[in-house]
Amino acid sequence: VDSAATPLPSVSKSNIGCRWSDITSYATKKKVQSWFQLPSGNWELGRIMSTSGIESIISLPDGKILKVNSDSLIPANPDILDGVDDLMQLSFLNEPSVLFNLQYRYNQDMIYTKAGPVLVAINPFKKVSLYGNYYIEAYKNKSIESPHVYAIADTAIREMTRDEVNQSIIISGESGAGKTETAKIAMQYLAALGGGSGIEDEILKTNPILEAFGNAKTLRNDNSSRFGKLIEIHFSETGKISGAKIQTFLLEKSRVVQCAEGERSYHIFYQLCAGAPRALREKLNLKDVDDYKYLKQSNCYSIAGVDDAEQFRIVKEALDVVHVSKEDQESVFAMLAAVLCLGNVSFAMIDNENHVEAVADESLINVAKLIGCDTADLNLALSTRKMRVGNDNIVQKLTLSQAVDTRDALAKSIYACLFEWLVEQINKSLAVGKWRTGRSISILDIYGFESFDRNSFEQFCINYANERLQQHFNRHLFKLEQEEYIQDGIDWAKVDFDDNQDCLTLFEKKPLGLLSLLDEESTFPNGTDFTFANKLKQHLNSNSCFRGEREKAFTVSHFAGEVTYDTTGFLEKNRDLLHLDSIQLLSSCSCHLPQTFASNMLNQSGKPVVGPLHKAGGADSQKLSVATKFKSQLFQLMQRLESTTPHFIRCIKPNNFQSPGSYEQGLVLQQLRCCGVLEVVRISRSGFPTRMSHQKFAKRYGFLLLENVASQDPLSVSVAILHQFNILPEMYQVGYTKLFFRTGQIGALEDTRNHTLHGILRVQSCFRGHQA
Ligand code: AOV
Ligand code: MG
Repeated sequence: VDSAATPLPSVSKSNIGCRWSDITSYATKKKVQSWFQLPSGNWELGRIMSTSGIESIISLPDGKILKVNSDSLIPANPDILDGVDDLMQLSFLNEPSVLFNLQYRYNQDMIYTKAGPVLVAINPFKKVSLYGNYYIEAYKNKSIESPHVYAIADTAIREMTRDEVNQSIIISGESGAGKTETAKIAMQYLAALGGGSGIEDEILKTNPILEAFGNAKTLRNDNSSRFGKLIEIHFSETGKISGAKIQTFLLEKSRVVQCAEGERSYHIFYQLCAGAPRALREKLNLKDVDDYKYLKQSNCYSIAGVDDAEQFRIVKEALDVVHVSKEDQESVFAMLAAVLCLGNVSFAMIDNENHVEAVADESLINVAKLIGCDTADLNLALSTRKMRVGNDNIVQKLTLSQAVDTRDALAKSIYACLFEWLVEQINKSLAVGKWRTGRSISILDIYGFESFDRNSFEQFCINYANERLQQHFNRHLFKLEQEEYIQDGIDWAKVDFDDNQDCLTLFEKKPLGLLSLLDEESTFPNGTDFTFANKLKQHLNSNSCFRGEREKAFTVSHFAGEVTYDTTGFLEKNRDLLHLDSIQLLSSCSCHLPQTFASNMLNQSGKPVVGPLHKAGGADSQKLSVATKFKSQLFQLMQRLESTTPHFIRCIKPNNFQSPGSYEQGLVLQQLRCCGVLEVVRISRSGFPTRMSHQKFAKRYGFLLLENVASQDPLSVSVAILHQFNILPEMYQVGYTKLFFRTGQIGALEDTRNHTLHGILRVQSCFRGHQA
C-alpha cells in the first residue's frame, strides 16, 4: 500500500481501536491490510479481498480465505510503517498495531521503542549487543537516534544542565520485566559521561553488593529484587559525578527464615557457602548449603548459569571498592553464618506445659561464638521472656512455637540490620565532596507488581508501592498535562485515562482503609489474622476495588489486575516485634555489629520494642508498624520525585519463562494496557509535550534573532523567534505563560542554537589566538 498516494484517515482519538466500518470507503479504494483476531486471541494480519460493508473477505498469510464480519476487523498500518521507533508515528494506533510494531522490533533485537515521552523496553532474556563504550559514545554524540536507555539518560543529563532542575528516571514493570538491568544500564551511561573522579566505579560496584544481599531467586525472576531502591547520583557544576546516595525500601525479611518451594533465600548465603576460602570457612564453622534448615526448606540451591563462588569473589571485590574494611567484611560474613546457624538451633521440651529450652548443641554454641555472647545468655533469650507484672519482674518460659518465633525474629532482625548497615557504609563511601551544591539524577528501581497463587503481606506492600508509582506516572503524563493546557488557555481535546485513585483510597483512607484497619488490628492484643480479615469485610465490602473472599482472604483490584491476599501472618509481619530480651542480648555481645544493630533498634523507636506479652505489664510500644513506616517512606519518595523532571521507562516481560525469542501477545498486551502506554501515545500525539515559559524561551533563543529585540517583552521575542525559524503554526501553541510544542520542534531549535554557539566560541578562540 502506498501511503503517500492516498492519504490515510486522519489521526484522531476516534481511530484508536477504531473499527473497520469507520473507514470502509478507504478500504474499498485500496486492498489494505487489517488485523483479524484468531480464536487463540492472537492477531493475524489479513488482506482485504473485498468488502460489502457488513461482511469482508480476507486472506490470511497461511493462504486461508475467510468471510468475516467487517466490524471484527481492525485497520493495520501500511508496511512502510513497520517497526517505527516511536509508536506516535503509527497512523492507526490500535492494540494489534502496537503489539505488532513492538514484536517486529523485538524480533530484530530492537528491544527499545518510544511511546511518546515514555521508553518501552522489552526484556530480551539474552545478551543483545546494544551496550558498551561504542554505543555510549554514539548516544553522546547523537550519531545514533534509535530509542535506548542511554538516550533517556542522555536527555536527563541535558535537561538537568539546561533547566537546572533535578531529574529522575523512573523504571517500572512487573517482576522479571527488566527494571534492575535497565537501572544498571542507565547508571553505566551516567557513570561514563560524568566519570573521571573514580567515584563512578564505586557507584557501579554498589550493584553487585546490593543484589547479593537484597535479591533472590523467585518463581518469577532468578534475580528478583526484594527491596526498593532509589539511587541519587550527584553532579558538580562541571558535569562530573561528585557523589551518590542510596535509599532502600522495605527489604522482604521473611525470606531469611521462610521461602517457597523452588525459590531461594538471599544470594549472599549461597555465595558465602560456595565461595568462602578455607580459612574463613573454618573460622565461621561454615557448612554446605544443604546443612542449613533455612536454605534447605525450599529445595533449591542453585541458579542455572550462575556460579555462586565466582559471585562471592565479585562481591568481596566490590566491598573493597566501597571501602568496607577486611575486618568489617569478616564481621558481615560472621553475621550471615550466625543467621544460618540460628535456623539450625532446635528446642527440647523441659516440662509438661510445653515449655522449651534450646538444645545446647554445636549450632547454639556456634551462634553464640559468631555474635560474641554466652551460650547460656543466648539460650535464655531464645526460650524465656522477662516481663514486668505490676511491680514485679518475672521470667516467663516460652512454648515451642513462641521460641521458634523468637529465634526466627532474631535471625530476620540481624539480617535486616546487616542490610541497613551495609547501605549506610556504602553511603558513607559515596558521600565524598560537597555534592549538595550540584544537581542530581535519581534512578528508581523498586520491586515490580506481584501476583502469585498465594499472596501475603509482602505482596500487599509491594503492590501498594506500585499503585503509588502508577499514580505518579498518571499524574505526570495525563492529569498534570491536561491541567496545564487548561490553565494556560490551550485549545485541547481531553483524553480519558484510567485513574487509580480509588484503589489508593482503599489503601490509605483513615480510619477505614486497608492500612488503618491493619494497624488498628495489629495493636489489639487479641487481634488475629482472622479478626483482621473480618474487619476488612465488614468495613470495605462496599468499596468497588475490594472484595471479601472465603475465610481469611480478600481481593484488591489493582491497576495491573486483581490480586487475592491471604491474611495469614499479616498482623505479625506488620507488628514486626523483636523482643527486648533479644535486643538486650545483641547489645551485650562482644562483636561490634550486633552492638550497633541493638543501638539502632533502640534509637529508632525511642523506646525498646516490646511484644504483646509485655503489654500485660502496661508497657506500650512506640514503634511504628511496618505498613505505616513503609507508607511514610513512600510519601517522602513521591515528594522527592515531584521536585524532579521525570523520565519514565516501562519494562515489559514478553513471556513467563524467562526465555529469549518468545513473544506472547496476550501477556504483552495486558502489561501495555495496565500501564497506560497506549493512552500516553494518544495524549502525546494529540498534544504538545514540550513546553517552555516565554521568559526562558526568549532568553535561550533570543540571541539567534536577526533583528534587535532587546527592549521587547518575552512573549514578543518568543513569537519573533517562532516566525524567524518558520515553525509551522500547527506545531505550537502560545499559552498565557508558556509556549507549547509538538514533539521534535525544540530539537531543531536547539541544534541551531548549538551550531551558532560553537561558531561564536570558535570566533572567540581565533580572536584570542590573534591577541596572543
Ligand atoms: P526486574 O528487576 O524487573 O524484576 P530484572 O532486571 O532482574 O527484572 O531482569 C530479569 C532478568 O531478565 C535478568 O536477570 C536478565 O537475565 C534479563 N534481562 C533483563 N533486561 C535485560 C537486558 N537489557 N539484556 C539482557 N537480559 C536482560 V523484580 O526485581 O523480580 O520486579 O522484583
Ligand atoms: Mg529488580
